Amino acid sequence: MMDYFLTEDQKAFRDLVRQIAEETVKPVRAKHDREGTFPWDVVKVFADAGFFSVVVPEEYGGMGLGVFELAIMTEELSKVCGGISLSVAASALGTFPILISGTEAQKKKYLPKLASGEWLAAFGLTEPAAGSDAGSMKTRAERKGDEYILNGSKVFITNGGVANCYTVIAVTDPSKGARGTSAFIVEKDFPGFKVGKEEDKMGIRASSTNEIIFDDCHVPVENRIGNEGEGFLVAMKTLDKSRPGVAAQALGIAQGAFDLALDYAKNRIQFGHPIASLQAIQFMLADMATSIESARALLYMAAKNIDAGLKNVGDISAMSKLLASDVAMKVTTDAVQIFGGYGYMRDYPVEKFMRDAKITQIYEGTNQIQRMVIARNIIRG
Ligand code: COS
Repeated sequence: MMDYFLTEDQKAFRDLVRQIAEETVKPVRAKHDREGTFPWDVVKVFADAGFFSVVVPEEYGGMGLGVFELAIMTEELSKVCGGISLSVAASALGTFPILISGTEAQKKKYLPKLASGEWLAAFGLTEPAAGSDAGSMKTRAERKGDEYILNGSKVFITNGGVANCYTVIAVTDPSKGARGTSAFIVEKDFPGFKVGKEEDKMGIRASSTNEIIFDDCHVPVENRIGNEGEGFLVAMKTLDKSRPGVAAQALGIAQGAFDLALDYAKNRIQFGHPIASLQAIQFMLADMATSIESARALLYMAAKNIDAGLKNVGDISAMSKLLASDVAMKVTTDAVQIFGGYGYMRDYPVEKFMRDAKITQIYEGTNQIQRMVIARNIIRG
């Protein structure tokens, strides 16, 4: 692996995450995957280790670190389980809108609870008929005095059903399209908030994915994030910061599957020798290692640029997600191939990596949307 010249603090943090992933996540990943259950026991350990506080500023009880450290943590956790890692990554996604556009009062009220892991967050943008075309959302927020009344639903919400608060985008002025949307912090105990259908998924099965429903849901005006009409912008700025997190998840999944395949190739004897001595396998390993390192290099540099405050990071953020997720799908598929028949069996962990990888090409914007975002940015200049 290439040296990325991490600071001593970054190395110590990475090693701590690696140790917790090995000791706490690995023993339970197969069970949560099989049963589709949320890993509350592990989340408690993550909270105690400060994993929910990475991007929260120190004044609100966080570590005050950046997208780079969030990526390192997500990569390490995803090397062991791409589903369990999402409990932290999705809470960061739900926290970003507050960090980006929240008022001082909102930050004081919500960030300390989210940083400590006492509360989990989630992000609500997608609707049944508004996926890639996020601007066509229908969930309505009507102002009535000092409250907004929300009606509608959001689907495929990661941490849905387990989060205590949701940052939600809803329409405040239907005549203005995406420019008529606003962002809100909705607590799970607000009247009219309900959790709907829990999804039964192909992969990331230790992650909770639910519909959330607003049925005359009362949200105080002081819980609006940013001005009326800024909801879509808050969402886009959030995705600019969170897509490297998906890249990190994909990268971890790819690395985890590669490590298993390499180990297997060195130990599996066929034709009297380890299969790693066969050029057919060697070339696969070489291609896998090269694509993983490319994805890591792009992700780390993208994250560093975002943390350095570079403007217009939509393209580099999308590039990191696009490359790493395509790499994850290819590498995990090849890892299963190297394991042969054993790779297809649930007794071995490698098929889970392949199932977990697929979602990274789909969520936080399909890879077709990432290409659209990149193309628009490079053409506009
Ligand atoms: N930062 C700041 N502003 C942005 C922005 C960004 N990254 N991306 C878009 N905007 C602004 C545009 O500049 C535009 O502003 P004006 O109205 O002033 O011109 C406005 O937002 C609308 O943008 P655009 O015209 O590009 O909207 P479109 O509906 O054509 O498409 C895409 C926007 C496709 C990029 C958006 O809908 C998208 O990201 N879709 C995927 C959603 C997604 O990732 N869902 C995953 C689930 S959430 S985990």
